[in-house]
Amino acid sequence: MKIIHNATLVTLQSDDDYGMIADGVLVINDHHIEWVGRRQDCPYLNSDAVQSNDSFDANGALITPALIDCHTHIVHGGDRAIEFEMRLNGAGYEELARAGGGINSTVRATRAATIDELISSALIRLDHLIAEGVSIVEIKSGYGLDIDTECRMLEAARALTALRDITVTTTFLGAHALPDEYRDKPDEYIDQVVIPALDAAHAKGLVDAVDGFCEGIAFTPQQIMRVFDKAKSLGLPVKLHAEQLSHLGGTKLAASYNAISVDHLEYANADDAQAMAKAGSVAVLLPGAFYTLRETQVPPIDAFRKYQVPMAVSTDCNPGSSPLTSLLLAMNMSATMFRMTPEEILRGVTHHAAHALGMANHGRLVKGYAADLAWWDITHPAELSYRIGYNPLIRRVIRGQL
Ligand code: DI6
Ligand code: FE
Repeated sequence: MKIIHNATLVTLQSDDDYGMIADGVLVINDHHIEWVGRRQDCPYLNSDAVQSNDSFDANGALITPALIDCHTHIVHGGDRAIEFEMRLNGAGYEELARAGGGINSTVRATRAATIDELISSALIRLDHLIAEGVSIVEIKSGYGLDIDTECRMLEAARALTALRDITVTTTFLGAHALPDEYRDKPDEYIDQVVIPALDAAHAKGLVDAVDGFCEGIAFTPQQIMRVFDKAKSLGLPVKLHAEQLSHLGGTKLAASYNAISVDHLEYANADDAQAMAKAGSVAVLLPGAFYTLRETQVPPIDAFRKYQVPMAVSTDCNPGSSPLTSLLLAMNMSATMFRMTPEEILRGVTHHAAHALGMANHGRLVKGYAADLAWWDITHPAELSYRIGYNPLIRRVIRGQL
C-alpha cells in the first residue's frame, strides 16, 4: 500500500462537480486506488504509516486523474512545415489534399521510414505529452495506406510502451485517405487494402479499435460502412472522424454501429447529438485542428450538453491539421474557442477520454480505478484550462508507481 496525504484531490467522483477534497488522502494498492477521502476519515492513516516509506507527503499539491489523450496520430514520417507555409501563401487544405499533398505527402514519408525511425520520431512527441501528465495515449495508423506500412505504424505505436511508462491503445485507420495508386478507385482500395490490412493487423494483435475518415476528401458513409462491418465481424469497436469539414452523415452512421466515439464534429447538428446520446458515443472535440484550419464552425456543444453526450478533448496530434503536442493547450483552446467549462474540459481529458477508448475504471479518483495520477502545482483545477503555454505538472503516478 502507498498512502498519499496532504493533497487537494480532484476526484471527478460525481457527474456534476469536481468532487474536490481538501486535505485529502489517497491510498494505492498495487495498480489501483484503494481508498480516497478526507484525512480525518482515513482508516489507513496512523503515525506509523505516515512515517513509513510507503507514505508520501504531497505538500499541498493538487492531484487529478492523469490525463488521457484519446485521439492522436503521433506515429508518422516527416512533417508538413512546407505545406504550412504554402497554406499561408494562399493554398487551401482541401486543395492541397486533392493535389497529392496533404495526408498523401505524409504517406510517402511514412512508407519510407523504418520502424525504428517511426518509433524515435514518435517518442519525441510522446515525451511532450508525458511531460504534461498524460498516462494513456491513443495512436492511429492511417499514414501507411498499404498493408505493410499500416502494420508497421501500429507495431511502432505498441513499441513505445517498452520505452516509456505509458499505456498506448492502437486504432486502425486504413480508411484515412486514398493513396495515389488508388486515385479514383476508392472501392477497390477498401476491398484490396483496408479490409486485408485490418485482417492482417488484427491477426497480429495490433488493433484495439477501428476508425475512418468520412469526408469529401476521404470516404463516403457507404464506404465506411464496409470497414465497420468488417470491424464488427472481428469484434472490434469503431469510432469515426465525422462532420469535420462538411456534413456527410458519418455521425449517424457511426452511432448506428454504437461507435465508442465520434470525433471532430464541427458540422454535426442536434439530430446527430441525439443519435450519439442513444448510442452512448463520446464526442471527441479537437480544437487543435479547428485552430490550425482556422475553422469558424464550432461543434454543437449546447446540443451535446442538452442530450448529455459525454465530451472528450484531445490533441489530434498530426502533421497536417493539428501539429499540437500539448494537451494542456488543447484544454485552453476548448475553453476559449468552444466555450466549454474548465470542469467539462478536465472530465474531457480524463474519464470521458477513457470512455472514448472503451476503457472502464480510468480517469477518476475512485476506489477500484487505475492509480494513474497527475500532481500539479496549482490550487484550483480551472487553472489547467486557464493558463496558456504553462505546465504546472509536478509528477505523474502511473499504475501506482510513484
Ligand atoms: N482529420 C484530421 O484532422 C487529420 N486526419 C483526419 O482524418 C488530418 C491528417 C493530416 O492532414 O495529415
Ligand atoms: Fe484525427
